[in-house]
Amino acid sequence: MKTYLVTGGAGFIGSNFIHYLFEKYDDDVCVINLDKLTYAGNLENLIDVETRENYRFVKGDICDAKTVDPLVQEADIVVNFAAESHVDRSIGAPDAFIQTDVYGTFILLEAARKHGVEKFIQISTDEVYGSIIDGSFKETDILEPSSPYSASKAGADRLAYSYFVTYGLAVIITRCSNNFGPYQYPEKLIPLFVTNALEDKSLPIYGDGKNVRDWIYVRDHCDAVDFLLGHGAHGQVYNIGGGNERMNIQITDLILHYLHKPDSLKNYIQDRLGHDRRYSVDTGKIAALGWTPGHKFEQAMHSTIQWYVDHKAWWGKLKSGEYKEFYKANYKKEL
Ligand code: NAD
Ligand code: TDX
Repeated sequence: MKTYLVTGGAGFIGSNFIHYLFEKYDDDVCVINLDKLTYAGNLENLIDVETRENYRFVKGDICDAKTVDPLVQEADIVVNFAAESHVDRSIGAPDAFIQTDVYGTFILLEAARKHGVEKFIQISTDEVYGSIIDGSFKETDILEPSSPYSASKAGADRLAYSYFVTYGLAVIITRCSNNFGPYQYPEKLIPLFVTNALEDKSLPIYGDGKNVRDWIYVRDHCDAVDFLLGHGAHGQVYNIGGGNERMNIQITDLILHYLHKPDSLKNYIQDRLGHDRRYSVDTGKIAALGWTPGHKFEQAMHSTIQWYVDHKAWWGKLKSGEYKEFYKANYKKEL
């Protein structure tokens, strides 16, 4: 039985990954979830697994070596999801991004070097490549990150690689495109627009709404990470994508249409600073190993939108109080 140290496991993708592991391996896996519980960490995401004997939650910071060290020592596999993850926040206040995304990754890598682990998965992002107008980025392309978020992720990505080259640590780096699904904090495009529409509030579209993202259902991302644990080569980078490139305005239309809400909710606002026009990754490398996403975009989007319709109690709390104040002050957006 393998012990996984999942960092950032109370966040969106981390909590989906923990659910994925228990659904797939049940009692044949042990999971330690190390999470600082920032605004984005939410233990409600894990209520249904919290009483399992093979699950343990540790509240702590990946930047704190004293906390990290014994947990890494216990683990066979480290999957590092912990990060500050929202581009808009990185524009307003980059400090925490450099601290967690770069320094925190360093602390985890150091502990892994000291104790040795079977695998260290660094969850990077397609944003490290920067924007591309035509074609798609391959893993060997240069990195030109353009926000403090993506630059900090690029730093962690290359730092993880350096631990493979220098110390022979069993590192695998993944660069996934935009995820969607349940438990995503309602500051990101899809949950923000769905929940605003449900409340008949306007949908703040940056610029002309024609920026393109490739969307992947979060379960497929989890499945790809699990696949790479078995089939990925150490020291390698793997792009992961859904093959669903859409303009933001197309996502907006899909949401409004599904919820039977009017076009008048669309509100074009000032563009994000340094807003990347298009992300696109070439997924040939992981496909050649035998992995492709299993979910169809429209179906997965419908079930995701429906999940937010059915879980108002989950997101309602997050969209009140502190969150509301933060958004008003920083983005001057209606929530
Ligand atoms: P999220 O913001 O929902 O969750 C991040 C989690 O990390 C939270 O639970 C938070 O409490 C925790 N955390 C933050 N700082 C920490 C610290 N110092 N120590 C311990 N825990 C800390 O993010 P997400 O969308 O689930 O993204 C998870 C990872 O996947 C990130 O590394 C992100 O860069 C990467 N990624 C995300 C996407 C996407 O579309 N969301 C796409 C590609 C890659
Ligand atoms: O209010 C909004 N209005 C809007 O037009 C928000 C929040 C977003 N947008 C646009 C900006 C982007 O073009 O929608 C697109 C998606 O925005 P986000 O949901 O903020 O995601 P993005 O900036 O693409 O980054 C996401 O994907 C890659 C994640 O947040 C990152 O963690 C991941 O690495």
